[in-house]
Amino acid sequence: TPPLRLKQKSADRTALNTDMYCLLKCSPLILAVAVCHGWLFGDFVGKQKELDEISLWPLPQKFQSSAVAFKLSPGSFQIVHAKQSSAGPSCSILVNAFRRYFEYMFGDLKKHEKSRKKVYDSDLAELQVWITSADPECDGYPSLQADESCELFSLPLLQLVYRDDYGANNINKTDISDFPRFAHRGILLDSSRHFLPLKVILANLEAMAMNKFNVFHWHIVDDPSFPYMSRTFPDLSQKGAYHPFTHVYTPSDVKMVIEFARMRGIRVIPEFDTPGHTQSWGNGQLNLLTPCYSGSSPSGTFGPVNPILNSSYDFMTQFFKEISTVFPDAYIHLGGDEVDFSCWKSNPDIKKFMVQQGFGTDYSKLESFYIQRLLDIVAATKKGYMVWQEVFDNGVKLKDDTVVEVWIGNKMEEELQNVTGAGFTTILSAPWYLDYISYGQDWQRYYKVEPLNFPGTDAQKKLVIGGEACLWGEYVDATNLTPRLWPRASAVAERLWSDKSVTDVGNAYKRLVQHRCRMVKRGIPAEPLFVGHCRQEYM
Ligand code: CP6
Repeated sequence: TPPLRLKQKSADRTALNTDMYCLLKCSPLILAVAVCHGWLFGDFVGKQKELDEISLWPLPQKFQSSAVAFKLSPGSFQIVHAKQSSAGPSCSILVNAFRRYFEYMFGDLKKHEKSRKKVYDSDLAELQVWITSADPECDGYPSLQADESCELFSLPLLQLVYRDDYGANNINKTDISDFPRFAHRGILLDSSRHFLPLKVILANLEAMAMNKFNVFHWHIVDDPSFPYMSRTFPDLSQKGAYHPFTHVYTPSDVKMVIEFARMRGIRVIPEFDTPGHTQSWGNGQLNLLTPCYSGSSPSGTFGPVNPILNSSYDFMTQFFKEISTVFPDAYIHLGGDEVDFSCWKSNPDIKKFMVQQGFGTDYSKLESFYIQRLLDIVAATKKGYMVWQEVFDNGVKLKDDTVVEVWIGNKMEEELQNVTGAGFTTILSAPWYLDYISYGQDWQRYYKVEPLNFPGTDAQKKLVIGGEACLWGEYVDATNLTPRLWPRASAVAERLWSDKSVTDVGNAYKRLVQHRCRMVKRGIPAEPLFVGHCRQEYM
């Protein structure tokens, strides 16, 4: 039996079913729909429609769309598990995705109770989702190794749905074969400079899924505030958050973020940045930070984590033991950026320690001393780690699976060459600091970046596993986060997903305008690219 059961009888539709069957048989391993960011397959017939209505973003590796279109009506269309699928109604990721995408297509389900019952020939009856992997991993978490290739499985159904002039939903017959160019496609949000309410984070995850981002880099704490509520050290947020119970992420909040992300094939990598960027940690953890001196007496201010006390390492051991159980991802980001040495330089005990250790006056050696011990502590929790580029630059000995994040804009190519030359995997964020804003279409600048444009061997290029768009929080809170990030981050999404040859800015502009309208329609207030309008105005 053909797997796509269309409730129609005519001969050419049978032929179509046969086509579809072939497509499905060719399909390789697929983990789950959500891992593929909700891409579903299907095959559809119906009414002719201009193809330029279809705006795929990011552009699939291969796709072929025909002018043949089906009608989609909420009363007669459903998304179901294929008989042959290794996943079924107990697969939470899929069941959740079916509901989500059905609602995206047709809006609120309740409205459809009184929708038309009559079924027309051109109506598409059902979309069957066939998971071919023996282990559909319905209860697992996404990982760096996840096979996101979706070959024929990947009809980005929703992006193909458009409203015709009569307000009906349509979908064109389309074959897609797709996979990401890079495995790590991240967004960094900063919840320390400003507290980001849970619903802003969840909305961002939703937008990320629409753009096939698969890593939420959660820069959760920093100098100004410590909103992470720790079970082991409750004083950290009690005394270090902007507010001890309104501006914190409780254990259940964190669980919700992780689960919401999991449903969308998104990893959550928390960053607990040390030894710098830790002012807020000092409020709730006595003696963790280095006392700064003015002259021969303590000035009352504090610097980076105190690297010369065993108590600092005891604390980190307990703290990261907790973090390693709260966050299921195989990686934790340990920061290590922008360590200010002036406080260390002022402190007589530190100076003595420097002499004892033979560090001379090279404070980057002290920084490395700290980071080295921290990395060993975290490695003992069986987690991998990510670090900012300074940690590599200072010559710290890193585990083989360390991911080095290149964020400094000048000499970026040289840094990529060095990091990959030393055999480490790397991700790029230097060209994608979206907290920077300027007049005009800066998305084009992000779009034009070619991540592998640095001198190196093929083996070196393979070590670039992706990149991240960073939205640092100094000037961003719940009021402006979404429109500042979207659709500018969409440019990064396409650069990290689509083929290297996809570089036509004019073509991208046309598709991105539509993609942005699609985000707005789905409740993401993405800012406009330029002068124009959406087919339907939504706000
Ligand atoms: N916060 C932290 C930041 C930045 C970094 N780390 C940052 C530095 C320079 C620019 C933007 C952001 N705000 N913890 C550097 C990774 Cl231009």
